[in-house]
Amino acid sequence: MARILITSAIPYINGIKHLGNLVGSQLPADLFARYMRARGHEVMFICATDEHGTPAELAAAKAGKPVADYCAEMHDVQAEIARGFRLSFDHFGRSSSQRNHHLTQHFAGRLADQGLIREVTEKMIFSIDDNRFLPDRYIEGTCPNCGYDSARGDQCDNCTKQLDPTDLINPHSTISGSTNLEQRETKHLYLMQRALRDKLEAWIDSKTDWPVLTTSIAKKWLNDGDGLQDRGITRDLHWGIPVKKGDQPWPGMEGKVFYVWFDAPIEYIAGTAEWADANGLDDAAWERWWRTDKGADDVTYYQFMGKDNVPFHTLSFPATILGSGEPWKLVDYLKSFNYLNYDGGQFSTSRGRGVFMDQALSILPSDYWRWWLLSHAPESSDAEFTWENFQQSVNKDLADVLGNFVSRVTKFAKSKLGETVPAGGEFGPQETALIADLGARIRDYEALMQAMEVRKAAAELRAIWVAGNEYLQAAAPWATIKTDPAQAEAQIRLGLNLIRLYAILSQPFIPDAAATMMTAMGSDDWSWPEHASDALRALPPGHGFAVPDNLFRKITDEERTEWQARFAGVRA
Ligand code: B3M
Ligand code: ZN
Repeated sequence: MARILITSAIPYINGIKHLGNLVGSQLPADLFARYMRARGHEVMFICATDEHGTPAELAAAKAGKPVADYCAEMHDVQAEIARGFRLSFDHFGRSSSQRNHHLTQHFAGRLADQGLIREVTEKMIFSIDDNRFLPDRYIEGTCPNCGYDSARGDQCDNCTKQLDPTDLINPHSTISGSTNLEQRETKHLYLMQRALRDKLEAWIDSKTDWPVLTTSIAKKWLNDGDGLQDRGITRDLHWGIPVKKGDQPWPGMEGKVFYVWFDAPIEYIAGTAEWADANGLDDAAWERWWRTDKGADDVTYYQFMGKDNVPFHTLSFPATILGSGEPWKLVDYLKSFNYLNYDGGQFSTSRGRGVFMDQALSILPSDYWRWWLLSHAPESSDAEFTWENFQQSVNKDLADVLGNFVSRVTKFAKSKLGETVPAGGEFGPQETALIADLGARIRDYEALMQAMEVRKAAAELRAIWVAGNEYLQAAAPWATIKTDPAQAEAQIRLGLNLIRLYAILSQPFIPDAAATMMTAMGSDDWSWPEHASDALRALPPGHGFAVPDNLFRKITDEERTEWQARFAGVRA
């Protein structure tokens, strides 16, 4: 049994995420966590809301609420939606927690002790009309790297380059739209990433098994221009973690807070401490996941995120960890995703274009979305959600293949043979061939799940469902029963056992349908099918089962057209 630590990029607090956000981090992380638990490993799966920085302040101002209240409310909203999507976090924390305050201040203090922080008096952009400094998202302009005209003060969404507000061409305030800006002096802390460049490069170079998408982004920013830049880790904002050196004041930094991207990844650690607190456990309980001197040396740590978050996780956060000089766990495998587009364009939070997580759950249960998103995960390239494709996948894979199999087997069994697993006959050549085929496919599925090849794993699972359907079609118990009733009983016995097997294998993708299948088979034995031939004999003759409700319904053409119009833009 291995120990597996999994974190998903933590979603910003400023609104409900769309399906593109979901498929790029939380959902594949959940898939992996569920699979690893199913294999009997000890899993710690942490996510949280990312509550600081300009996104939170701007959204709270728009909602007309104090930012702390806004964050508390939105955390609960996001937690509820996460439950709706069956995201199986061990803990869904908050980056504004006291745990994160302390850890963030601790890391800053350690970095200062190691000589890796310098204090810089610099000119920052000040808005005369707004009477305040404009860090990060308070300012937008044209990207000097790619020319995109809505680049933000901290990062260009188009080319992922990390920026400073003074880099922007033709900048304006996002609070007032004002271009009446000037540069004023202010003091900030800089993390001396350049001093850690060689260490970071050696570490990234050692990750030969990482996806190309991850390492190419990391290498690009490591070698960009004159190389890795030192980064400002403090801001002139009110909301955030107060700048302190450990638990000591930081002279000259009064009234300032840490930059959101400094504290957000530290929340992975703090979130695990929050988990321990929530469960009445002591510090040792979370430290054994994070401190290699306290038991975490046998932990394997996986991170999941969209590609725009990769620079922060391959450079900035590791610089914090490595620079601390303390034995904290670094990520072992970083799985990153391309973007999911929406129906001929991009998902847009600001324009309300596309399907948002709450809306998705209001029209169909989570399994439908989980299946489509994971089976179309944007891994090797960007992917696109279209309603036609969604309708087709749901109707074919879920309703026609899996749902239909379960319904045909159970209904036939009940009407012709009764409500227990039938005892007659033996498995013949057809059954033996199917079992051998499934045995090989299960090994293949395991390898793909282990490698986090999400789309390919979904394709293999679908193939496993199809194999059962094809068997049923060929074996045709409805015909066999007329000529050889004992053989029909063996066929149905295999079919019922297949439903239980499908529940186990499908659970990481479609947990609700899996639970329905398992319950209908009168079993609670989720043990992983190490041997297909044993797994397909697990439900013995005489074991009771029930006919479940229809697992999946089909999406009609009318619904498809209606939804397409409803989600075309401007969220109500
Ligand atoms: N909140 C960006 C995002 O939601 C950011 C991720 C933080 S991970 C530490 O895409
Ligand atoms: Zn750009």
